[in-house]
Amino acid sequence: MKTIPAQPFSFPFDPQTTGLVIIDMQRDFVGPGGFGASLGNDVERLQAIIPTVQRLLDGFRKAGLSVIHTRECHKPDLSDLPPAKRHRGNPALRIGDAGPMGRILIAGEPGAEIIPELQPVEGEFVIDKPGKGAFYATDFGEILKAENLQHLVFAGVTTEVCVQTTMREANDRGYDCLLATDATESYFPEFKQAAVAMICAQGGIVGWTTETDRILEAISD
Ligand code: TIU
Repeated sequence: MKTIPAQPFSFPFDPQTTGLVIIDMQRDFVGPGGFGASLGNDVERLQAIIPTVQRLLDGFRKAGLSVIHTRECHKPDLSDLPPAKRHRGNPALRIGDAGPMGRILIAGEPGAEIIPELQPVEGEFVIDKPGKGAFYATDFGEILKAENLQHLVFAGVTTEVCVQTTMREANDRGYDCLLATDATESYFPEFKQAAVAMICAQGGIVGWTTETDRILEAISD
């Protein structure tokens, strides 16, 4: 076992069972005119982490480790979109409505695609998920088992919504979860700070947190 300096204490990991999970780095969350913007959010905050997520992804690729990308999106017929999710709040555009990047948060539309800087390559997994967590109504759990993964490094958006939800789901299923704090972002800085703090509080109640450089140093070693 190797270790990565982290909070609340060093993250022990075996490179052979370690994978990167990049959550929802889609145009709909990061770009103008997408789902995130339709909810009234400043998407530029999220754009700032793109180079860091790119460095993390490159490190995993160079080390030959598994990479899984997720996309939050729904079927074009909206059959996997609960009315409670579609009707929540008062957004400028609802999920399924036509926006500048195609229909909001719909699989196959330009807005649902992963941003060009982080495009998956052959051999990497892409999970389309209708919920905030990556396990619900997907084959994410089966892929983790098939890839023999035990240690999961998390990046992506947003920290307190889809990233934290998926980390909690993974933690409950027995995975060791490490969040790259500079490769994740929220539309609300105070929510990111709170999510990072609550993940590693109480002796790592949900998992560990650290910076991208610490992870890259450990996996390239
Ligand atoms: N991917 C993800 O976090 N979905 C969201 O809807 N996040 C918000 O912060 N709105």
